[in-house]
Amino acid sequence: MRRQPLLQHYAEYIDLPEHTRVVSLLEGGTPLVPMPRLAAELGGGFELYIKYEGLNPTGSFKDRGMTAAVGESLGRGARSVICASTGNTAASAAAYAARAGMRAVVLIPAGKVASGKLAATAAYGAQVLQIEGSFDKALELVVAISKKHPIALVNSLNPHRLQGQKTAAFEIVDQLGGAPDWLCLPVGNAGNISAYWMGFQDYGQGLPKLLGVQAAGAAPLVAGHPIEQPETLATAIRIGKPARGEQAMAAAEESGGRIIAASDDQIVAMRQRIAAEGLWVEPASAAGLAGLAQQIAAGTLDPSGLRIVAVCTGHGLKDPGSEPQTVVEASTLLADFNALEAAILGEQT
Ligand code: AN7
Repeated sequence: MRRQPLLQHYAEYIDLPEHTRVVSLLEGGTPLVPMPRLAAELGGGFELYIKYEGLNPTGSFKDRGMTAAVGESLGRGARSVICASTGNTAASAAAYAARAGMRAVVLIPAGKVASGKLAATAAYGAQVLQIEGSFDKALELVVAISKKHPIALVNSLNPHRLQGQKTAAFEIVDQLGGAPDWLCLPVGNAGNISAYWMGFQDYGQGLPKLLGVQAAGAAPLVAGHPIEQPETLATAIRIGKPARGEQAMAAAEESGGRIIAASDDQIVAMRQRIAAEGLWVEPASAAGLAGLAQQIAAGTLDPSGLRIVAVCTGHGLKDPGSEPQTVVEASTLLADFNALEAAILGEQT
């Protein structure tokens, strides 16, 4: 169990300005969960783990970076933070700004942010503004505002975010006793994959190959050019012009890995498969494993004898979607004990 702020725990590996203040909700320290049954189903003969980042204070990996970015901005005298977001960055910025006693402003693409993220962001007290258009347009706008006004930008263009987020690589090494052979993770704005690569390098205990996975309808790094109108039900990664795209491509290549695309169907199926193991993650979070499954099935990644870690970046509660309605047996408004008993015993009676 983590008893101190994440950045203090790994202080000797963290490069932040002297003025940075501690703004912590005791983030990080998330479990690395073995997935033997899923590994067997994907062909077997290898070790598979999920780094369950949904167990951070606001339910996503963003908290690792936000403790650094908000702490730095507070320390240099900023009173407000701003970000563009597909939802998780917004919730995290709002929570850490609240913790710091700062104002948070978030700009989101209208109608494209999952309900759990919006509810949390509002609850933490942020000002939530929306635009017609994609995340990419929102990011352009907040970058311009932060250049003109003393409002700290806390998107992953802010280098301090990556200093915090790279700690997830340290934890994986500590938990496994070394680096995995492959690290699979979703890619949106491409900050997280860049941060992981930095983290494994800084920790000096081995390097994984990186399998970055974009949603097929929002896969600019696979297409080789920006996507003007990205579309995917994994709204967290509905991003057409990743701010750290070049850095992510370089990292994947340097690692001996690659960045690929998974279809929405593959992502949704993997989300259900992960839930069948008792871990509920938001759709984007399943992309890394969906990509791994696809590559193994295609014979383009041989997992034999390897240790593979998939990062599940956000909690299922973020984006319940239509699942609650479909899961409840709509026809069963039970009248009495006998009806309940019959429903439970069902075919056996
Ligand atoms: C669950 O919140 O971009 O490649 O504005 O929420 O570092 O962008 C979220 C991204 C993966 C992709 N999984 O990470 C935002 C935002 C989840 C996410 C990503 C996001 P990056």
